[in-house]
Amino acid sequence: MEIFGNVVSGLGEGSFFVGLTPYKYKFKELTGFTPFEGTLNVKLKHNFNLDEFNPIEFDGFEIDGKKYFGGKVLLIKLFNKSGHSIDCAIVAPKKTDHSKKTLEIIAPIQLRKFLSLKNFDVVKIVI
Ligand code: FMN
Repeated sequence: MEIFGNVVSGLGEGSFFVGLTPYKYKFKELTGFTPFEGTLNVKLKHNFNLDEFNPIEFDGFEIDGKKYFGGKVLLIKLFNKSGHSIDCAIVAPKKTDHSKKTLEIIAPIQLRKFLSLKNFDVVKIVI
């Protein structure tokens, strides 16, 4: 299945969470790669229901009495408009500021740099 969306900026909070060691280990285990400390946000025209694609669930954890949420990941391939692509994953934490139209993507490298992406660029997601 192919989905198209536009690159948008977030508040940078995703990078804090992905940088937490327990999440890093979980994502390495579930996706095969250690994620770059940041997420790429992709805005779609329609709501996206990750559950239709059998995502992998991960549990939350606690550090110093603070609870961090679990969520779901789904392996995908992300393409830029030149056709360059990278294997990465959609991550959907149980708690997020994003609506169902915005996907947060993690990858082994900085996607904006590797795929030369800037805000509003169109990307293709292949599931
Ligand atoms: N938000 C929380 O309030 N609690 C969490 O435990 C939490 N866990 C997250 C784990 C991961 C792996 C990611 C990517 C996000 C998590 N969030 C959590 C959501 C962020 O607070 C935020 O809504 C989201 O990452 C948007 O970030 P952005 O502004 O950089 O796009």
